[in-house]
Amino acid sequence: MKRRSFIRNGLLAGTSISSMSDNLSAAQSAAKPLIVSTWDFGRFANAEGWKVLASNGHALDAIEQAARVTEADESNKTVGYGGYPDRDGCVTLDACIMDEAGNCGSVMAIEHIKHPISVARKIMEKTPHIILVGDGALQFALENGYKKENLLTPDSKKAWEKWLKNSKYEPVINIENQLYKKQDNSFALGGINNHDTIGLLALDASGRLSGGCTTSGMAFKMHGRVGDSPVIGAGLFVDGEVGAATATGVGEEVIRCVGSHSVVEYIRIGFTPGQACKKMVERIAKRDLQKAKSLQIGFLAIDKLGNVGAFAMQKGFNYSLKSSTEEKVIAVESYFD
Ligand code: SD4
Repeated sequence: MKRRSFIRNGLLAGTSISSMSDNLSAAQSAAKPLIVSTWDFGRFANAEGWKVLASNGHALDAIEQAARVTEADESNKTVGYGGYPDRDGCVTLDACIMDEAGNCGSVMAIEHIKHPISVARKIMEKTPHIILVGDGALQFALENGYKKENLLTPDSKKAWEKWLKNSKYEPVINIENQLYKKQDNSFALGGINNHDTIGLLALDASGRLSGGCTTSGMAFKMHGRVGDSPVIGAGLFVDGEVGAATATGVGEEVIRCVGSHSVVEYIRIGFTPGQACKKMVERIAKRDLQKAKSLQIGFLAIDKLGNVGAFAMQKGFNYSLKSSTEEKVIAVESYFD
């Protein structure tokens, strides 16, 4: 068993996992503070963010600290260090961060910097801008004390070299970890993991919301391609008065509908976070049902009271939640079975 699957299965064995049916209209609710993040491996990130939240820290700090855990995890092939490179063999990273007051920062297609989430935060706090890309982002990061590193691990290089043999630019978009129920009713993970972006949302003890999203994007993408993850409104949106949302999956489709912003707008008009995520997925499916059948998109949302919900196009999506009373991985309902 690969190290990562081993860690995941081991963790999941001791984790309470709720069924798919209890997380949509009856939103997962938890007393503040709490932190949620996409996918089961978000547990590791949540644990670090929780340290900040449990000591009455700001949700924004919790998000940054949590995201850095995943960025540093070389076994995660689509975030930070160890992420799969683009088709030219370059690891290019995207990230953004946003607080309850609409302050935000974003970094796109940055190379050689292990923690794009922190660079995004620096852009937010130290510049009059919101987005820096490519070489300019790298220059800014180096000026601010970040180290230039090789992010292409031997494992990811090997995967890229294998891909090069056919060089087909066809990202596999619906292969992911499936959370399935075993005969003894416990849960396990199987399948190959192709998308692993982490989107995180936190509500701190003072009721402040923040969010972050960080990724190396689609494996073997075109050089310079940027997905939804660092696009404020698409991969992430936070409105401190209403709620916050983040997305994972095929970024192009999330950008097209400004997905996370739209989810927050549904919450604004009265939908629960789970219903809001479902409405967005349905909208995407309705626009092009044929296309929707072969792509995965997952939304995760929280309202300002700490109600949480999610919905995905395909089964297999899950998210991790940590509060003072709960720590679990939650399987998400999907449009297609
Ligand atoms: C992207 N949305 O770059 C990201 C990829 C992703 O899980 O979420 N993978 O399009």
